[in-house]
Amino acid sequence: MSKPLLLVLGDQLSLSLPLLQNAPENAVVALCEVKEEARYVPHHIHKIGLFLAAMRHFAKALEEKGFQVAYSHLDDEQNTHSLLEEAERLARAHGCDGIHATRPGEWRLWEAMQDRQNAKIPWLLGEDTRFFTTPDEFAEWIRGRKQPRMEYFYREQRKRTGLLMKDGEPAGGQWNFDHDNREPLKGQKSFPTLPHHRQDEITQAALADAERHFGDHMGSIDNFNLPVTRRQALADLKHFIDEALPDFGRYQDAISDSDPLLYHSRLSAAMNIGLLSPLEVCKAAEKSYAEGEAPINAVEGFIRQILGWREYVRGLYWTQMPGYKRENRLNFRRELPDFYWDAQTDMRCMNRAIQMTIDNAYAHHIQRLMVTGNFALLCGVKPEALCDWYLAVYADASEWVELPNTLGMVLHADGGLMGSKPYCASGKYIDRMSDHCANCRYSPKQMTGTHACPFNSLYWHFLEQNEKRLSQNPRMKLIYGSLNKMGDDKRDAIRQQAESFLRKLSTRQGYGQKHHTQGYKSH
Ligand code: FAD
Ligand code: DLZ
Ligand code: SF4
Repeated sequence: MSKPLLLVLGDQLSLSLPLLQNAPENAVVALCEVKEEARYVPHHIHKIGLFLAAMRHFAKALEEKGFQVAYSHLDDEQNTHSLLEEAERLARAHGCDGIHATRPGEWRLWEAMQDRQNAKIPWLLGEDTRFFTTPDEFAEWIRGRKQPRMEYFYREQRKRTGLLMKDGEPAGGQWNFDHDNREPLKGQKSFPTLPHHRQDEITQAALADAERHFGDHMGSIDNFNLPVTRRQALADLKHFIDEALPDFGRYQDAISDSDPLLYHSRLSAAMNIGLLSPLEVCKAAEKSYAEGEAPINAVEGFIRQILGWREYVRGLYWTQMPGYKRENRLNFRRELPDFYWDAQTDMRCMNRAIQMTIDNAYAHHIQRLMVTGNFALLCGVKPEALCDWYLAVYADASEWVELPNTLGMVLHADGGLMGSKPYCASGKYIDRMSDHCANCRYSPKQMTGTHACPFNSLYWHFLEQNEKRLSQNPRMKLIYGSLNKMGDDKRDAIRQQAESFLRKLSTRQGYGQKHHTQGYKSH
C-alpha cells in the first residue's frame, strides 16, 4: 500500500486543503522550516517570525486532529535548509513512496516541483482551492481579451459568487462606489487600534529562533504583533469588521503622518498564509452591510480588493509567468535607492512610509503604490530591484501577489495588463491625500530650487523621458498636452532640477542584502 508524504508549505496553513481533507490514514504530513526561504530575499524579521510561529501552531493543531506530523526545525542537525530537499529527506526517513504538494505561491517552487514528478520519490501536485478562481479558469477568462481589465473580471466574480448581489443586480444599484472613496483625513488624531495578541510559549520560542538566526534582517522582533493562529486571525477579522470597516471606503486612499493602518484591515498576511479564507472575510463584510452596520461604499470597496484585485493579480501571475518577471517595458535601469532599507531621507512621506515598514512589516496600499512605488517609478528603478524589496519587507509578501502589483501596477512594466496607465503623481497628490507635507523640509508647491518637492520635477521628467511610449495612451493625452504647452525655459529648469536630484541619489547595488546595521532597526 502506498504511503504519501503530504507537504504543507508555510503559506498553506489551512485545514481545508484537499491534501489534508483527503489524507489517507497512513499519510505523514510534513512542515519544513528552512533557512533558504528566509534568505532568498532578506525577509523582514516579523515575516520570518510569523512563518515560524504560525507553522509550529499549525503542526500542533494537526497533531491534535490525529495527523502524523513530521516537522523540520531550523536547528535540526540534518536539516538541508532547502524546501524540496527537506521534503525528500523526510519522505525517505518515514518510508514514504510519494510526495503530495499543493500549488505553491511562487513560480520557482512550482517549476522545481514539476521537474520532480518523475523522480525516484515522485511528486504529485494538486490545485490550491483556497481562492475563488483557479489559474485555468482565469486563463479561460483572459483568452482572446486584448485589453483585460480587473473591473470586468470582478463583475463576473460578483455574479458567479453572488457576493453583494440582489436579484441578479449589484447591491446598492452600482458595481463601483469609488467616487465616494477618495477622502483625505480631516484632522482625526485617533484610529482603531489592533488587538494585542498574547504570545504563548510556542510563539515566544519561534520569535526567539527568528531573532537568533536572522537578527540582522530588517525590523525588531520586540514589537511583533501579527496573528499566528486561526483564533488570533479571527480576532483581527472581528476587530476590523466592528471598528474599521464602516470608514474603510471613504478613507481608503488617505495617508497619515502618524498612523500606519487607518481603517485598513491588515488581514492580508493572515489570508495569504491560510489562517483566514478570502470567502469568510468577504462574507463577514457582506453581513455587516446586510445588518446596516457598514455602508455600501465601504463594503463594496473592501470586497472588490479581495474578490477583484487579489484574484486578478493571482490569475495574471499564473497565466503570464515565467515571462512576466522579465518584463521591463519602460526600460528602467536604476538600482534601488539605499534609503529604502533604512528610511534615511529628508522626504517626509518617504521617510514615514519606509519607517512604518521597518517598524511593522506593513504599509497600506496607497503608501506602497503612491509613495514608495510612485517614487521608484519616477526615478526609473529597475523591476528586479524593486520587486526584491517589496518581497522582502512586507509580512504579506508572496510573489504571486507582490510581482503583478510591483512590476505591473507600480512600474507599468507589463504593457498595461495591470493598469491602463501608470500611477504617476507629483507632490500635489501626496499633499492632497496626506498630512506629510506640513512636516517636510520641501514644499509641494515649488517645482525648482532647494525647497522644491522632488516629486514635482521628477514627475515631469518621467513624462518627458517616457513620452514615446506613453503619449499615445488616451488616458495620458491631457497631461502630455500640459507638458507640451510648457515653455522651453521652464522645461529646461525642471529637467535640470530632476537630473541633479537623480545624480545625487545613492543606489549602491545590493545595499539591502549586505547592509545589516542599526539602520534596519525599528525606532
Ligand atoms: P486592505 O486595504 O484592508 O484591503 C483588504 C484586502 O484586499 C487585503 O488584505 C488584500 O488581501 C486585498 N488587496 C487589496 N489590494 C490588493 C492588491 N492590489 N492586490 C492584491 N490584493 C489586494 N498584497 C499582498 O497581499 N502581498 C503583497 O506582497 C503585496 N505587494 C504589493 C506591492 C505593491 C507595490 C503594491 C502597490 C501593493 C501590494 N499588495 C500586496 C497589495 C496591497 O497593498 C496589500 O494587500 C494591502 O496593503 C494589505 O493591507 P490590508 O490587509 O490592510 O489591506
Ligand atoms: C516566507 C517563508 C519563510 C520565511 N520560511 C518558510 C519556511 O521555513 N518553510 C516554509 O515552508 N515556508 C516558508 N516561507 C514561505 C515560502 O517562502 C512560501 O511557501 C513560498 O514562497 C511559496 O509561496
Ligand atoms: Fe513628500 Fe514632497 Fe510632501 Fe515632502 S513635500 S512630504 S517630499 S510630497
